Amino acid sequence: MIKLKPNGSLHPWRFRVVLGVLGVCCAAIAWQIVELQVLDGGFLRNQGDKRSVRHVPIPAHRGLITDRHGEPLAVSTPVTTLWANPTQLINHENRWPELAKALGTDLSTFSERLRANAQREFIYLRRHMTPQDGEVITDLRVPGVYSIEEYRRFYPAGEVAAHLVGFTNVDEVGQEGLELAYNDWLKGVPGSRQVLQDRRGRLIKDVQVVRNARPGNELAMSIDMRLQYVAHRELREALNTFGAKAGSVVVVDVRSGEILAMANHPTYNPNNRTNLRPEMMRNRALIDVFEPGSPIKIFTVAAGLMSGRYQPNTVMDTRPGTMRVSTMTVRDIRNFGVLDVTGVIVKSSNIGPAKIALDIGAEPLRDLLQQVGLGESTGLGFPGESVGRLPTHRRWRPVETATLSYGYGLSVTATQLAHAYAALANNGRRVPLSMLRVDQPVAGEQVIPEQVSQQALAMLRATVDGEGGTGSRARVPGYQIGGKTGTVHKTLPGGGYARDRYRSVFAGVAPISNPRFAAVVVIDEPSKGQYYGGLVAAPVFGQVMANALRLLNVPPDDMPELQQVELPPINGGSRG
Ligand code: 59J
Repeated sequence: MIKLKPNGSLHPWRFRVVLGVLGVCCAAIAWQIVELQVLDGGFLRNQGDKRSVRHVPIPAHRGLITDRHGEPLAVSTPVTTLWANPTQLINHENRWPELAKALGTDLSTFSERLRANAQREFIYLRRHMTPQDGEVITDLRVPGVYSIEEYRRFYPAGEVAAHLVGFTNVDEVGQEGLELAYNDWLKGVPGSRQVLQDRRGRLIKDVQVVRNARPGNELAMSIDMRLQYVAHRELREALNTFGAKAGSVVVVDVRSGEILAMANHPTYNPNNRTNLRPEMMRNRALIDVFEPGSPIKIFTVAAGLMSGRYQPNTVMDTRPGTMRVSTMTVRDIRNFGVLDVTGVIVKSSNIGPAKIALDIGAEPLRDLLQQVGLGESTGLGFPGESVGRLPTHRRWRPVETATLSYGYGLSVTATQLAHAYAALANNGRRVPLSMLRVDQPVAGEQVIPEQVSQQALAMLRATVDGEGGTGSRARVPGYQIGGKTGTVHKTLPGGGYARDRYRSVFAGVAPISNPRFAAVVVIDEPSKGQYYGGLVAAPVFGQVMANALRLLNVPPDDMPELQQVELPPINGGSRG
């Protein structure tokens, strides 16, 4: 047992010192608490709120879309977006009138909107203003009004290239056309910077750029805008003249497979998309499928020539202008009598091709149609593009064979038809289509023997340039033009054909001696007077081709021999 000191206390003075020190510490802490929480509290809270580190995105520039010559078709321009923090702005009612006025809204609408959103910390005041207009408002320095720098897409060619280029949404994400198809290529990667901001989002200090914005890539289209304008204008005029509902024009460079023009009506202005109706947005040349009718006949004839059983001058009897094929009657527009194979194309007989197909069988014809790209994807990767349909039968019945031979029972897009004519024109070599500029020569695949393609082109030329040909309105002075008209009864949704609704078609190539272009014109439901392809679609083809040949400096191949001019004798010259 420990013995305690008599007074029972262990060093009493030391204990008091410890107690005293502890007391002073507690008092100091308590004072500090009072000072921070009570005396300086308001000031410090304020300072803390004023500074916070944030990451702010740096907008990335979306890539430019241009035509083949660098003409801009989709451009990202810097714009200013204004927003407000209503919880602040609500306290500055005296500034509302000038703000509303600068924004171009009336004060009552503006106040109403602010009051309705009084609890929120973010509302847009105006998106995508020109930087100058935005500055006018930020210069007012109204508390609670802020700006963001953004980019906005602008489409200089407007409705002329709308279906091709497509458009983005307000956040610059591709929604239609090439803007959608090539979104990943075009879009940039936003950067990021670290900033010190106050509670109201005001910048105090730019700390550092964490990541630079990476701009998107450029896209050069195959389109030649000069030609695109011509196609757009000629199509619009034909639609007005003939009171038609819709139409398309496609022009292809037969050597490179590049699409030089693709126009559709109706169209829309991509810069102002209020009141957009779905029918205005269709890129019909790639989306709408139809029974092509007569332009198919040249492939039936080519299959006949390839079989070795027909020559261009082989005689065919189309009398009496109707032909019974089991349950169906094939009709020509009139009795053409005895024609050679060229005459079958020139007059657009239905009986001629039907006889060829029934003779050689449907398979070689169907194979050829597939070889030139019908019923197959074009590989363009365009959003919503149609593949069309080529019939496949285990056993072909005569009716199916006959209808296929003159262009029924299959469906194609205008672009596929232009592709097929391009293969015919390119010495029988099929080249893949492209909506982007092609800078290297393309090999292509021989799908029609060269000699057969030459013979077929001569028939197409006779249809346009020959006496009494159905395509005479497609002529272009100075050039040999070839092509095929088509007038097709439109199909009814429930099956069968509409008695009085037509589609007028023209498919052709130029110049025949050394083809450069293939083009297709489709006009849907002409309603004023004429509806034959030869009268409605062929003139559009002629105008578009004339411009294509001139704009791309293609030398004329149909100039009359220069006349030897007899010069008058010089005075005083020798006389007999
Ligand atoms: C025609 C058809 C419909 C489908 C006939 C057009 C058929 C047919 C069933 C009569 C108008 C018309 C499968 S005609 O394109 O033959 O373009 O310059 O729609 O024949 O059997 O009043 N074209 N058109 N036929 N069907 N079925 C000719 C021809 C063609 C022309 C004119 C006159 C038809 C020369 C179309 C043109 O080549």
